[in-house]
Amino acid sequence: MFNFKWKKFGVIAGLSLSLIAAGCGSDEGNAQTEANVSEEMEYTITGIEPGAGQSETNEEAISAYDSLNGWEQELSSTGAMLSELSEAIDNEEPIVVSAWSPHYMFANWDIKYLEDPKGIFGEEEAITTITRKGLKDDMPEAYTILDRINWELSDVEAALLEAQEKEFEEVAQDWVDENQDTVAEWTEGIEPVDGTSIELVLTPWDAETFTTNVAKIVLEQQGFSVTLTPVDPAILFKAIATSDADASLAPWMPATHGELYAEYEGEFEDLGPNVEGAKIGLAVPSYMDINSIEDLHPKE
Ligand code: PBE
Repeated sequence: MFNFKWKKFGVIAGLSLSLIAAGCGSDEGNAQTEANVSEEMEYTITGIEPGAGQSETNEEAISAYDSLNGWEQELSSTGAMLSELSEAIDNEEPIVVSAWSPHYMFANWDIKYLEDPKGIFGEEEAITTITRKGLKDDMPEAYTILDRINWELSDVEAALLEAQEKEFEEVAQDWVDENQDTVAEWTEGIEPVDGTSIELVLTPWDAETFTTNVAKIVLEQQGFSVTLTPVDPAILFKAIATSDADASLAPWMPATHGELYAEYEGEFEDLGPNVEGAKIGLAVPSYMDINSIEDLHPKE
């Protein structure tokens, strides 16, 4: 219901911005409009948790782009970023946020990624499964199942919409119930185990919470006793590298957690993507008349 209103706002705002730009009638005029918008945003990117991979990539972008000279990012939490985004859209104000997909933000609001000509945020991210060294020998059943587990992007997107109204445990159970054929392929030929404990670490974002909860249910069906531990990305890699935890389905590669991956490379096993076609970047409401990070304006 809100979506409709916002779309309408988008059209009106888009129009009035182009009229202003047309009225100025010169490149200088355009630059002026962009400068005002950047100033109105107080040269601030609305970021998320300080520990997020994306908080690092935002800093890289701020250093790399002349257009972001003098900008800062405001770090707090995903929840706070989403309320600021919602409020800005209600008031038709400009805002630049840390954005990623899959996430329901693109379904809930009419927002667009800013082009990233320098490629700081990468093209496409793959959500990746990693395990501690030795898991293959210690728990070959879990290792094989984890190696097989993967989703279509559309599965995750649908689940994240459902999760706005339900707990992730329930959404994951629904998915398992509705996708018994896929689950049967993941567990085909694997012997059941008798209560072996396995610990999965995850980061506190939605897509990972869904996928890790599905993995938990599938491993439990196989007889494992599964613990899920949410941590920051840095702790996640450390826990796997030191064998404090057994596996994770949460790293985003190559841009989001690439630095952590490189730091611990050789101390964990990479079982490959479990979701492909993910993305991170900076996004703005579609009514904003800019398309690229380079359309922002440095602080004078
Ligand atoms: N995210 C969602 C996370 C990974 C998944 C992009 C906000 C991060 O930046 O670490």
